[in-house]
Amino acid sequence: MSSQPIVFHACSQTISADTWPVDAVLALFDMPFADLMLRAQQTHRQHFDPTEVELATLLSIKTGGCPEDCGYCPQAARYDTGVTAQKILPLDTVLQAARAAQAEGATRFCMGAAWREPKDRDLDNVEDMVREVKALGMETCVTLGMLAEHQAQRLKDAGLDYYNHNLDTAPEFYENIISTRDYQDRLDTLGRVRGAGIKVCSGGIVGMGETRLQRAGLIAQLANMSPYPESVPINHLVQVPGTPLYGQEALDPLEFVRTIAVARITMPKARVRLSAGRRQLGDAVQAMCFMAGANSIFYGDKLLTTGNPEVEEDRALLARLGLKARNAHSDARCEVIQ
Ligand code: SAM
Ligand code: DTB
Ligand code: SF4
Repeated sequence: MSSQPIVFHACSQTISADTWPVDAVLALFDMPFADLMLRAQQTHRQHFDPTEVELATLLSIKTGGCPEDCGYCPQAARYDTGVTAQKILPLDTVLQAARAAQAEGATRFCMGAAWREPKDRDLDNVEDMVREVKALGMETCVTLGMLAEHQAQRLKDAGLDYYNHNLDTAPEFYENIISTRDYQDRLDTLGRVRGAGIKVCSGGIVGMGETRLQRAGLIAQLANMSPYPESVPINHLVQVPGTPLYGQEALDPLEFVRTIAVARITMPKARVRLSAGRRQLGDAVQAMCFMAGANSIFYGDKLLTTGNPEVEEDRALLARLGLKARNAHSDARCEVIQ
């Protein structure tokens, strides 16, 4: 448990940059499971309707052929993963997918591109996508790699709501996973996103062979951002044949649930997304993740290049758990962190 005082003022909690030293985060991970779950659920209920889950649909707008070497990623050109590279999608294809997602009940539409960083001319297309998807009444999120300051500003001016850029793992473990850009590059991009007034979506991946201490290190990095991200995707590694991390020893599913709980406790007002890897987790583990404070999922039968549960399967799971989709116009009580 944190030795630092944490002051709760309903939805106006103030979190200082040094609230969560890594050992305090590790102490949360080390709690008896039931105590950790109780604390996470109590925190969750202070800030959110516990029966509400956000549905976010992903679309890969530019697939494969990426020059980076992220060890988990099927879209890196250097790994033979069977992913077919595809140039940027035309606007009408993107809009068709967004309308279909909206008709299924999604309120957020996330567009991902396999770029190290976008070129300025790429942004002309992305700006149009953001404007038009937003005009449908959906929240917009894009993930395009590293951004320069003027590019973040262009996206803000186009009306972008969220920019996704993950820290992926703890600083100490990072070099085991990626060598073509460093941790500071990621922090710099997040600073530019924040500086442009775009909401931050940042999280990471667990199950890559990191230790519990390193999982705590990732959560501490995120929680100590000032302010912490509005949206925190916690991905379970999807092992893809051909990537260096394929064959990695499987993570104990309860450790994944613990990671969600610790994210909820340390970032109480963030939307914590149970992200990649749900197909492998099964219904019971997903149910525990919701109890641990996850309140967003990727919804639709595909992530970027890998599979996700079918829409009907997710609807049935939410119904079995008495959970409902967040309404497009419901005012999330505490979503904007300032
Ligand atoms: N190229 C951009 C970048 O890296 O920032 C945007 C797209 S990239 C695919 C977005 C995120 O997807 C990565 O940062 C990583 O966290 C997640 N991701 C990619 N492959 C994954 C996998 N096999 N399992 C889990 N998460 C994965
Ligand atoms: C995030 O944190 N997870 C999503 C989204 N942000 C872009 C991506 C998951 C990708 C899983 C592997 C794939 O489908 O290619
Ligand atoms: Fe490229 Fe992004 Fe995949 Fe890394 S995670 S290889 S930057 S698409």
